[in-house]
Amino acid sequence: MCDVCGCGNHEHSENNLVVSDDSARKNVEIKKSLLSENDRVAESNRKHFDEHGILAINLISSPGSGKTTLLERTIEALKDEISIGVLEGDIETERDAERVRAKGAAAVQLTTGGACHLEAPLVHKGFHALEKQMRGYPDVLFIENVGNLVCPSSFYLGEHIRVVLISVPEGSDKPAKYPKAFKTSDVFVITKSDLLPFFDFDVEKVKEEALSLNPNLKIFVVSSKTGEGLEDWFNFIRKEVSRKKAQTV
Ligand SMILES: Nc1nc2c(ncn2[C@@H]2O[C@H](COP(=O)(O)OP(=O)(O)OP(=O)(O)O)[C@@H](O)[C@H]2O)c(=O)[nH]1
Ligand SMILES: [Mg+2]
Repeated sequence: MCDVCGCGNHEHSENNLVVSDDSARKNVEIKKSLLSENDRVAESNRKHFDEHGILAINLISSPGSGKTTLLERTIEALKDEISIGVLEGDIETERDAERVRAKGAAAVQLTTGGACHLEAPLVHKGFHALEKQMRGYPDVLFIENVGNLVCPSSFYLGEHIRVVLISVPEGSDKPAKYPKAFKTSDVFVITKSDLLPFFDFDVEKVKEEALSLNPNLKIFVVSSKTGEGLEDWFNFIRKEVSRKKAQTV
């Protein structure tokens, strides 16, 4: 349970918001003020990224959906043409940062020490550490959020593109059950497509459900294991990085 966003409290549910006493009311007010402080810092992150022509991409998914593995493949494929920086969000350990560094990208691990999502001030701090490590700015900044399909969707970090991932073993009923992640994202990546023969996962149904929540979603179906669909994903990153550069010049 996260002791920052208060997701352990029953008052957290937006549809069933119960403000029955003073302490509940205080909780709601603290949450609102946390969110507005987060948004203020996120806007300043965004300004900083824009000034330096950096495309920032926030990846959100449940634990183990394949975020780091997709980043590893992306770094392998694009590192010679695009400068890549990574902020790795986890509750504990340096493991994911070590994995992406081993593939040749600069990376800073952000450990939240308990919080189940990243917030803009930690991203701000982490990005300055990354700038130092890189002695400059990346073309693209990937921010891998803490594995969680709920709370990260409520915290804008200053990103230009938000990507939600669902892996085949998680099941195709997820968009409607976790709607905010889909409503606030720009891209939906279905991962581990190599496992489709072994799971009851209906790709067309999940696409349809996700698009009914957010018709603007761009959808990719990929396997980081076999490489299926990855070229489309890489081309998307190439195109968005070029677009960002063109806006900055
Ligand atoms: N079969 C298969 N396994 C995959 C694929 N992508 C990732 N995996 C495996 O899934 C497991 C979790 O992958 P990660 O990339 O660490 O997942 P993550 O989303 O970064 O996990 P957290 O950072 O803990 O939230 C690992 O054992 C990967 O090898 C894929 O495309 N196919
Ligand atoms: Mg990871």
